[in-house]
Amino acid sequence: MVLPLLTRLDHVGIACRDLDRAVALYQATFGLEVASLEVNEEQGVREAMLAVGPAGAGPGSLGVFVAGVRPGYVQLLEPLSPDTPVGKFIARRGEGIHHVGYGVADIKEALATVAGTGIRLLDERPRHGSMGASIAFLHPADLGGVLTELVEPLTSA
Ligand code: CMX
Ligand code: CO
Repeated sequence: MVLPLLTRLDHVGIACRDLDRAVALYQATFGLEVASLEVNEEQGVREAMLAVGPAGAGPGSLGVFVAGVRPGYVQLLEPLSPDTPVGKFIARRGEGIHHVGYGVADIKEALATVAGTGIRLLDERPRHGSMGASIAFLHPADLGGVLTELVEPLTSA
């Protein structure tokens, strides 16, 4: 395993009650564009990924990879029901930053390495994430209160 394990900041996950309103706010305020809009039943969310440069910065860009560079993203998350991770989070804390996602080169290797440090894995095996990525979560209580997501993009950048 090559260290450091985390290769880049992939996205900031933000919990919101109304996805359409949150997307409109980020579009109106920052001019960001929606790169993908998906429902992930397994994660209990309807979500939008809004690309933030470098590759996503150009006018009209939808956040696709340019020259192998994956942009960073704002991930806006609306719970599918109150009894989901994001639904429970909003009930307890209100809207706001829910998690941070970091890129990894090989998610299975990364999970094995992190598990060896004693940090609890919320996912023993990678799951399906937005835009075809493989994702896995690490326990916030073991990482200073920050829910942390590892992301291996579909096309590794
Ligand atoms: N960040 C930090 N702490 C969190 C948290 C978060 N996002 N969500 C819950 N917690 C804390 C709570 O504040 C609470 O802490 P205290 O006991 O100190 O008060 C504790 O965790 C338990 O809270 P809970 O509401 O009972 O939540 P659960 O234990 O049922 O679940 C967690 C918490 C993190 C294990 C669960 O949310 C989880 O498995 N998350 C991973 C999956 C996920 O979040 N998917 C949505 C995003 C999908 C995507 O990015 O693609
Ligand atoms: Co995420």
